[in-house]
This record gives sequence, C-alpha cells and structure tokens, in this order.
Amino acid sequence: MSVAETETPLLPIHIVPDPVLRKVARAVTPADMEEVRGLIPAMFATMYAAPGIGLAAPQVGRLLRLVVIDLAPEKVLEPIVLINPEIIAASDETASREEGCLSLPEQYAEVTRPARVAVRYLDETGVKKEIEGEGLMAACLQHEIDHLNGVLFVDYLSALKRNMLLRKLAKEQKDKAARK
Ligand code: K2U
Ligand code: ZN
Repeated sequence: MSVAETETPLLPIHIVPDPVLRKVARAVTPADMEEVRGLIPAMFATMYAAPGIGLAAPQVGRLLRLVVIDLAPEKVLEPIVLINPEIIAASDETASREEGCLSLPEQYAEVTRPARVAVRYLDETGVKKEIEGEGLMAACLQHEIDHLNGVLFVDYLSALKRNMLLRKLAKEQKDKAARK
C-alpha cells in the first residue's frame, strides 16, 4: 500500500433509490480536472474495498462523466480511468451474464448486452484513447457508461422482475437499518 492509498478516504456509495443514480452526469471540463485528480484515487480505493470491478462517479454522488475500472483487482492491478467515455460501436451479437451493482447491494440478475463494444474516452492525463472490450470488459464498460446516463442494470429486466428486485432491495436495506 503506497502512502497515498493508505490515506485515500473511502467514499460513500449511494444506494437505489437515491435520486442521484437517476440523473445524467455532465461532461468533465478542464476546469474540473483538479477535482477529478482528487476523485480518481478515492474512487479506486472505494471500488477495491467494495470489492468491485468498476465504479462511476454518480455512484459516489458526483454527477461527472468519470468511470474507473479494474477487472483484475485480486491479480495484477489494471486500473483504467475513463473521462467522458462514449460508445462509438457495438456488435449486433449479444451476450448475457449475471450482473450486480454496488448501488444495488446483494441483487443480481441476468442482463443481455452487445457482446463487443468500442469506447472513446480521455485518460487521466487528458489524452484521447479508444478501447475495445468483449466478455466481462464489454459488460463493465456498458454498465459503467449506463451509470453516467442514470441507467441501472435493472432497467433491462421485465417490469415484474425489476419490481421484485427493487422491493427485495428496499426490504433488505430497511432490515439492515433496523439492525443498527
Ligand atoms: O456497481 C458497479 O458499477 C460495479 C459493478 C460493475 C459491473 C457490473 C456488472 C458486470 C460487470 C461489471 C459490479 O458490482 S462490480 C462487482 C462484480 C465483481 C465481479 C464480477 C461482476 C461484478
Ligand atoms: Zn453499477
């Protein structure tokens, strides 16, 4: 653990139905970069501690188009910072996988998405990058960019399944608060 990591404070992860999770985040501008440089290590520390493999700024209450991803938190760390990410291509072929979300703790459901995506973004130094993802990376890129548009994985479920999952989450959050 570097000094920075030990001193990086964890950020509170907002939980559904917090309205911040349903808002559209605004693009990061050069004026935001000082705040973003502070937010990035705190978001990575928060994501690794959860644990998770992705985290979007709206999940920690900041409506900025900023995402951090690391698919291999337990092996060699491969941290990726995506500023103002946009999907520029998506395959017609789809893939289904069980998804979770740090903002809907302990809730899982199968989600079908394009199997491969290409994403254009700025990295933490403001350099334009492009990344292609398939498998778990494709799902994670789409899941995180959805967060920037106020979209959650439950939105891809039938109304019946979505409402069952949201009711179960609300009950579990209520029971948890009662145990405190
Ligand atoms: O809430 C989040 O955005 C973190 C998500 C990222 C994610 C969801 C579905 C599919 C890919 C990525 C997860 O909760 S991180 C937890 C996790 C860990 C390993 C595999 C899948 C999900
Ligand atoms: Zn999520």
